[in-house]
Amino acid sequence: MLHAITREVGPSMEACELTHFARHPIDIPKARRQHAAYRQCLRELGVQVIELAEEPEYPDAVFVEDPAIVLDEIAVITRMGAESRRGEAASLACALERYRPLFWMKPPATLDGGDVMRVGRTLFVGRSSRTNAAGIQQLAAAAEPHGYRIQPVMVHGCLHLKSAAGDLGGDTVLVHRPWLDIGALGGMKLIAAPAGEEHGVNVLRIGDTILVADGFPKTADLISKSGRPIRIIDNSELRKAEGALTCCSLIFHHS
Ligand code: CIR
Repeated sequence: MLHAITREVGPSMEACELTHFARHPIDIPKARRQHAAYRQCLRELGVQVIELAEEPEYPDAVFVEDPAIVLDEIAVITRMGAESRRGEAASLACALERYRPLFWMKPPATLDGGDVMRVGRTLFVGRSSRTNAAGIQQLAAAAEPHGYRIQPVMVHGCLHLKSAAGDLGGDTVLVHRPWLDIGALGGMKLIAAPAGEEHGVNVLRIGDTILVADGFPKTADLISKSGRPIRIIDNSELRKAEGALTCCSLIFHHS
C-alpha cells in the first residue's frame, strides 16, 4: 500500500527560504486548508496519509520531500542545502525509522529530495544550488548496492530538478527544457511544458493519476488528453513559499 508522510503547515512559513521567487504575504489558514485538501486527495487515491506535527521553528518544514529519499529498501536522510532547514530532519527520521533502515548523509554532502526523481531503478539527481557533488556521491553509495543507477542532471534557473521535470509514469517526463541539461535524460520520452506554464511542471504521480497544480490549464489539458486521469490541486499559498506538489509528501510503499 502507498503511504505518504506529510506535515502540517507551520505558523512561521512566511519566513521560508526563497531563491527564485519574490516574497509575498502568505495566508497561513488558507495554506492549511489547501494542504488539508491535498492530503484528502491522496486519501481518495488510496494512499495511507501520515500527518506529522508542525515544526514552528522551521518555516519550510511542510516540504517533507527535501529531508529524505525513501527507496524500497532504505531511507536516506539528506543534509539539505539550506542550513536553516537542516533541523527538520530529526523528527522526519523518527517517523521514517518505523518503515526503513536509515542512511544519514554527512558533511560535506548537501542534497535536497526535490532534486531526486525516480524512474524505475534510475535516480535522476539534480546538481543544483542545493545539491552538490558530494551529496550525489553519498546517495550513490547508499543506493547503488540496492540496484539503483544514479544519473546526475545539471539544473539551472530553478530550485530543484523536480521544478524542471515531472514524472508522468513509464518513462515519460514533463520538462521545461531551459532549466535542465536535457541530454542527461537520454532514453526518456520527453513532453515539453506548454509555453508560459513552466511552474506547472512539478506534477505528482500517484499510480496512474497525475496531480496538477491549479492555474496551469494547458498542462492539465495536455496530460488529460494523453489519457492519464488528473486531479487539480490548488496550492497557491504554498507556491508563494517556492513549494510545489511533490514537496508536500514523501510517498513510499509499505505493506
Ligand atoms: C525552500 O526553499 O527550501 C522552500 N522554501 C521550498 C522547498 C520546496 N521543495 C521542493 O520543491 N522539493
